[in-house]
Amino acid sequence: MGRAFWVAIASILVLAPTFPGEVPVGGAAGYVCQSGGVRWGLAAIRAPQAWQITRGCGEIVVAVIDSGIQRLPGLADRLWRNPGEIPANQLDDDGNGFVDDVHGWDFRDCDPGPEQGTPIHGHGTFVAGLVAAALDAATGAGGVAPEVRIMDLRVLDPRGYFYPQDWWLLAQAIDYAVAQGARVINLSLFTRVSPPSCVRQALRRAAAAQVLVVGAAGNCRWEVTPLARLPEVVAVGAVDPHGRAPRFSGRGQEVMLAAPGVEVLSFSPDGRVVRGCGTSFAAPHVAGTAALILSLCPQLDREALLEFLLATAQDVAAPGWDPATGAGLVDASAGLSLAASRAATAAGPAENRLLTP
Ligand SMILES: [Ca+2]
Ligand SMILES: [Ca+2]
Ligand SMILES: [Ca+2]
Repeated sequence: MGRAFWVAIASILVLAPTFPGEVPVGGAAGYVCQSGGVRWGLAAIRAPQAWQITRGCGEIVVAVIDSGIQRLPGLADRLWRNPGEIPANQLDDDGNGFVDDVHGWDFRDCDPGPEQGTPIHGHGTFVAGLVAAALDAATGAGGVAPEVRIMDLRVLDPRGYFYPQDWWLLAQAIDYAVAQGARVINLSLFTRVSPPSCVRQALRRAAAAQVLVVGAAGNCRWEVTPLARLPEVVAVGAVDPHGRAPRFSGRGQEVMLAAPGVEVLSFSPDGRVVRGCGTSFAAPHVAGTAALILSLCPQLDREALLEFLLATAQDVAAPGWDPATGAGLVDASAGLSLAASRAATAAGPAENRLLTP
């Protein structure tokens, strides 16, 4: 069966160098940053306004199940640290079955990370940068939730693919993320076929554990990729700087939200700021926004978190729900504001609490 049956990543990563003069500024919200502007995607989802409430909390962990994450400055210190694991002592100190898994696990190589084994593809670094990288003042590139933590779980090979015999690696990575306390899982992957029961069961366990799984809708414009059609996965389509769905973005009744996925800026493994296109890069905008909301309201369950994301999305493309953008463009500022007001309502007015005997 071989290559004809492969499954692969959902991106078109454009590795063209980017110069400050080429960086789109502004966007839907028209935000201009004094340091020279943030990239259009952060502005469009109103991340800078959200950061006035929170830039994230280090207790909230987003698992990036992808091609591995390069330890770049501005990204390495955003990585989750396994509190029970002593690095590089060749011992499984916390007894979880993984030796020296300090920042996650490389399921592809069966080793702790990119320092050993096969070279990593750039896709995972790019995706992780969109979730939580420190803001690069020169280009405006940076993550949606720069103070949360990223768990590095690698399943893709050096070319960015995975194969039928690798499904169980994906299932294991999902289980690892849940067991180690991730609140959000980002799956910027596409699949040619419907995932087998080991993956579906792992996704059900994640949902039962209140973990929000965010997935790329895929780049096949006629349909949503089979992985993101599963009910446990929040399928995210792409929009361009004008709020339009690009032709490639997967369409279907399963699409729940949209996010920037055209001319998106993030980091390549050599540390350069590069541009990317694909629903792979829309999903981490939603994962990062979910992590911001959880940073403010860590007690939220999966259903309430998803409700906040859907209720505060900006309607784009066709009026109302549509098969390209779902409820609309994710809005980090509105999502956080709604979460904050609900939390205040749940706590009740201060004067009532004072009057309670
Ligand atoms: Ca361990
Ligand atoms: Ca160890
Ligand atoms: Ca490795």
